[in-house]
Amino acid sequence: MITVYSEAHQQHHGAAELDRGRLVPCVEQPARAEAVLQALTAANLGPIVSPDDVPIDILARVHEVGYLHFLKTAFTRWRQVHPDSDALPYCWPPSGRGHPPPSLYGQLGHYAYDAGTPITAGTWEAATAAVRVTLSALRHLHAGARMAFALCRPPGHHAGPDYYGGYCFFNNAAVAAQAWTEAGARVAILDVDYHHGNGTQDLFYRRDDVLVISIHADPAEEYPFYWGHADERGEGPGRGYNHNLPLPWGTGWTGYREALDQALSLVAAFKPDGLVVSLGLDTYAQDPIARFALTSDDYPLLGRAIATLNLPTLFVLEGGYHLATLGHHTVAVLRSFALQAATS
Ligand code: OKP
Ligand code: ZN
Repeated sequence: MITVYSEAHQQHHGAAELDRGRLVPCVEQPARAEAVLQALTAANLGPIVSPDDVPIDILARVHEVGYLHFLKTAFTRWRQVHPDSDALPYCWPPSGRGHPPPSLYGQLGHYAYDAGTPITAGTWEAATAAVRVTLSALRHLHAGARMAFALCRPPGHHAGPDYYGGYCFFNNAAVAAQAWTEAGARVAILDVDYHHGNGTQDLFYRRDDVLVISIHADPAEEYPFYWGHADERGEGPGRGYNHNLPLPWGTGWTGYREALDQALSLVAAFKPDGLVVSLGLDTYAQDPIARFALTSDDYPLLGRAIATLNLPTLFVLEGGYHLATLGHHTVAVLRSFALQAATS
């Protein structure tokens, strides 16, 4: 299996996020990707290569140009007034979003939906590198590989057409699905991160050409709260092409496996040419910000189950915050997928 990785991710390192009323150290840190890289190297899973110098003009067909321009310039504007801190919003529009106001603070609240996602000096560099990593990994699938892994951060599945949050700025998995679609493939996205992939849902909500399925903690009790309910099924031509499988806090493998089987049946019925997996490892029992109960033994089962779809598959790293096991669990999913794929 081929992995694409760029050390440019290190340039995104926020100091603090607002979490339930307190500023706490950022949970989404460079050490995460380093841990995955180390485990992959040690496991000898295959080559780990740098991204190609791929164009990222596709970003403008996934995200709105005003949003892209804001992200590109926000930190420079922020630094002129706040030389010693990252950019965080503190004020939001109460009744719909309207047009972004001229004030930087107003724009931060307009484009960010939470205060847990700081923009830092290197955020643009790191986030665009994550897109290049993802598109480069996709190229290996175009070249006939059965699987590839985009080892990227910041993650992407919470980023929508014109908003960021949940540690995400560009929706890497959605960019891959869009690029694959433009290359003529019928694509499904399976999101197994603990949190609902609200950005991915919104990006494809009115489309029938990309199937989006997410298994996640019930938004009735868990972030991102405002999306991810079972009755969100898509709109207009997209009706029936979005599926949410919310599960309660404390869900272990037995409950998870049932939802996964449903998700896999839905993917198979869609008859896609390719699969993008938003691979979050924060379903682990010890994850510091999540409340499912998967164990280390479950991740090989997850990889093997996904492989039974028998589809060219792009894995894109999303969440997972238990640093001591994150690399091990990522390897477990990818290795068991590769082994199963080799026999089918
Ligand atoms: C991103 B991904 C924790 C509070 C929750 C938002 C969680 C974003 C998760 N300090 N903050 O889906 O893993
Ligand atoms: Zn997550």
